[in-house]
Amino acid sequence: MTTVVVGTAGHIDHGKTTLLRALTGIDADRLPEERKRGMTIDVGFAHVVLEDGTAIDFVDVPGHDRLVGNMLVGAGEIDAALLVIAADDGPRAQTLEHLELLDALGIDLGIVAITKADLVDAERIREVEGDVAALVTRTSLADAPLVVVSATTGAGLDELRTHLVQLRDAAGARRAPPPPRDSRLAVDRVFSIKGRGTVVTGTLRGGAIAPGTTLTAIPGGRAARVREVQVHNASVGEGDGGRTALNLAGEVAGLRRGIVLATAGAPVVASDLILARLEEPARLGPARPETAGMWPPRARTTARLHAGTDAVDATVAAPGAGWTDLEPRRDRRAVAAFLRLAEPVAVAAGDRGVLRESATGRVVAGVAILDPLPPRGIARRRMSAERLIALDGAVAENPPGAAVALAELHGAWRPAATAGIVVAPDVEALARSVAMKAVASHHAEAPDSLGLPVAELRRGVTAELRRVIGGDREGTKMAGEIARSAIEALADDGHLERAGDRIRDPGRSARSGLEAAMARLEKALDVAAPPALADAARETACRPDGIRSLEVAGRIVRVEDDLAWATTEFDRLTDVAVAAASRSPLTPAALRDATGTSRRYVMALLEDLGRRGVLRRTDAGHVPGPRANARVGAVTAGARTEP
Ligand SMILES: Nc1nc2c(ncn2[C@@H]2O[C@H](COP(=O)(O)OP(=O)(O)OP(=O)(O)O)[C@@H](O)[C@H]2O)c(=O)[nH]1
Ligand SMILES: [Mg+2]
Repeated sequence: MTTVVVGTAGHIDHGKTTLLRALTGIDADRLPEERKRGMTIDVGFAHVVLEDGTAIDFVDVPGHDRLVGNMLVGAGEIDAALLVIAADDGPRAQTLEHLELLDALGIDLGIVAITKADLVDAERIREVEGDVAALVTRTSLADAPLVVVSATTGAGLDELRTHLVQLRDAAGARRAPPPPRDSRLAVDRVFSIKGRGTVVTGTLRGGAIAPGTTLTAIPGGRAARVREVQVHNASVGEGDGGRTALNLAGEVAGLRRGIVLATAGAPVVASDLILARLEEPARLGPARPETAGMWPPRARTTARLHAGTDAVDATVAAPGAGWTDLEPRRDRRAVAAFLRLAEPVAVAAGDRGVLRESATGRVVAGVAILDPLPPRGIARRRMSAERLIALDGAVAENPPGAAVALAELHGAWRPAATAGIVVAPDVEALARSVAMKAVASHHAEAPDSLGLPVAELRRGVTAELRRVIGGDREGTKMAGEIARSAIEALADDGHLERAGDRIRDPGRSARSGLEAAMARLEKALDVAAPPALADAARETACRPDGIRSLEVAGRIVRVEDDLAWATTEFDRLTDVAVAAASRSPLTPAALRDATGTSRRYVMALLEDLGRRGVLRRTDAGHVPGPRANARVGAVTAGARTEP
């Protein structure tokens, strides 16, 4: 199990360092100045090895009101908090301030220790317990157990240890097994040791680090090689979490507190523009009129962003036209915001931080990184409320998987490593469906058209995309590119068909092509003396399957292999023949005169009508037959109405 790191918090002189010493035997005040003055100035460290061999690491922080920056360096990389309150003094200014900061950092695992119990009576303890509980319940540490201890007498320390073991288990259970090669260490100290060179310390996150590993310094990009890994002051084969010291070789110049050392696979990047979730702070202090109703912060508010072990000036901006509300936390509002940073910092999606006004100490907001490299420029228009809410949910649910969510939500606008742009799936789907619809409606409006001109289709799709991604110059260019590539992709995968400078639905164009040819043939045969069928078919470009379809549908009547009439014309000729035959037996010459055709047509017609029983042959000529009233068109029209 990865070692859990617990950070102290609390007002100056309330007994944080003394309590850690009682628990671990280690004095976290390591600087001579700290020992001389009996106060913590910078972050200090201690650890305790439990009976089962696992360890709990501690980061001790100063309580001094001027040293909140150092407190945040310590609190930036902890799993849980140990809030310390002196029983004689009760909650004081930095008790409240540290609690607000822990809340803003989203630290919801911890223990509240009321110490120096030896200095007060039971009634005072009950009073302080009540005051503390009332404060804590308004924060992320609402569920933290409360223990009463004395570092001097040792009272309550066993109970505190029991809670620490439970804390360790709770923190361990939360962590997903880290990907082996994704390791990062936010540097909190850099020093050199004679004969060994540069040593950095920090809390190791993610997978193990072993000697020989190459780490990249972020920001800066310099490469350092790990010479030696130390945990709890002893050299180890590999460090797999918790407080870790690394002896480094290589490009170690410029290493400082705040830099993150990361393996190549770690998702941490240097960025000076961050898309973040801002959370309304707890505000435990006395209500101040000047801070009332100041949420969300005004656009262009500047504050100090504390993230990891780094701190940088940040300017707040709303993405798009206004604030987008995200899932609230503890009944407090949360919004999406851009943070423009004075300098790049090392961040990853899911990282927590806090925005704080350095002049007043006011906590502006709790921060969760949603996208460490948000799209710039026109792409911001794509940050609809739905997208921001979905991204926030993905990051909250699964910080290590957030990179996937980012790619899905914002990937459209990142320049791809190779060429052109990577199109987000939803944008591509929109482009495709707009193109398909445009082609379909073109065919519906103009059934005989060879297809929609490609340029016209591209213009239509571009216009539709611009409504989604913005219509400025860059947006138009981008939309045009996406439209072009979507149409190309549709043609490549066979959803659409290119025909010269036109584009059409391949199924529909094939169907309508044949349909048109059939209609042309039907029309060519709709005369009393039609051309030979083979010639007519060639002339009208109607394939044999089209001729068959016309026959089956009853639209033409084929009386010989090479002779057919359109059904309407055939029925008209039948009417003429039956009418003439009713008056007197019909001779071929008489029918030829009545129809204005030639002997060839008349002989074929009479033979067919005789076969059908419409006419009956006698020696004198044809007379009406038993089915004199039957017409081909009437039969086929009736047949067509059947299901
Ligand atoms: N009687 C008594 N005194 C204590 C106890 N714990 C701490 N003290 C005393 O309180 C004073 C401050 O203790 P520290 O541990 O230095 O306090 P701190 O919270 O670390 O202070 P900063 O690091 O400056 O914020 C010291 O003189 C301690 O001896 C306790 O349980 N009982
Ligand atoms: Mg101290």
